[in-house]
Amino acid sequence: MSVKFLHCADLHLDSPFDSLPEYKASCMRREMRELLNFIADLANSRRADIVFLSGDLLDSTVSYYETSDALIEALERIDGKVFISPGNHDYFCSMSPYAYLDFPENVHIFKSQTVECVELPELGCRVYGAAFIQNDSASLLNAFTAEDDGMINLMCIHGNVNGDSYNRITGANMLSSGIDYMALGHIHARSELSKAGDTFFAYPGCPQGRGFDETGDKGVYFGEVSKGDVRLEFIPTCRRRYMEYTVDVTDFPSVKEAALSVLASAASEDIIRIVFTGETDEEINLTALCDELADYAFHLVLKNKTHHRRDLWEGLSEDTLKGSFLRLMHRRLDAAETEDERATVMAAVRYALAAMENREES
Ligand SMILES: [Mn+2]
Repeated sequence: MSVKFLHCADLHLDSPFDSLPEYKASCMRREMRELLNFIADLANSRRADIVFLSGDLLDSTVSYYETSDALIEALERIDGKVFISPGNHDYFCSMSPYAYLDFPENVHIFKSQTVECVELPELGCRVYGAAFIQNDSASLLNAFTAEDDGMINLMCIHGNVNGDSYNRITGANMLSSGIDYMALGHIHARSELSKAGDTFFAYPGCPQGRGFDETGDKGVYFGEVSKGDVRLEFIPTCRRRYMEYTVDVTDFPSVKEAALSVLASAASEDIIRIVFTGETDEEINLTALCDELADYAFHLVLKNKTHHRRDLWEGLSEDTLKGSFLRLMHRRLDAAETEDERATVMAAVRYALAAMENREES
């Protein structure tokens, strides 16, 4: 007997996206509501018996009217059972949508700090869970142990494995839990499938990145669990990725060309940050450049960390270590026979000067 599930966490619906202009932020919020439909379709097409929403489904304890509507609509369409464990952002309280919305019958919301159990005999499993009821919680598991009678024991919970005050889950909690698969939320970077004792656990990460600290593909886990075995498959769900690139402008004819070396092959629906490094004698106007390149990304952020190019040989006649180093390298440059050799010498001079300057500064 095995159970198929979709494991999602940390959608943070209605996030402000306040680093984006308002029209792009509201577009992102709309797309995240659409992500609920995508997840519903995914659950149905994969014939998931259960969908775990392991906390921070909402970014706060209130939600936009449109979001409540989209949530109920998407949940209604899901063929399997849905479990929601409120987290530290969307903790259960009387003003929460979890308290006043009319959820469909296939949805169970954990509302108490005490671990609660829902039996699903038709699936040969039971699902345990608990809720945050304020924005932090020392530990929800305490001395919890699941029943041991051969049924598959699952848990949907928001918490921090070996972490801090956001429902700290220790190795000892895992070992004594008797849970076969713990569907966790809270950590936004996806974890691989892990195991403590007989308990498997994983974080799917957030299904859509919300900043440059959440870069790359984001998604959910589709899984199958039986007694003693769990398989997980990562499925990307993010409509847009946050991507960051560092580009050394030194060997490009212009800073724009340097940017294009990345943007030409980047995905135009992504949110892209390019950090320019290296040396240039160009006066960089980031605002103008950003406008010029705007079509290459949904949103483009440029950062200038370049140094102004100057005459590398200006210390050539100095009676210092730097002077004698430069004279040596100048002779090597004269002796170089190919363009490649000359480029290597010039790179060595640049690196050495940078290193010498750092020493002087420290
Ligand atoms: Mn959280």
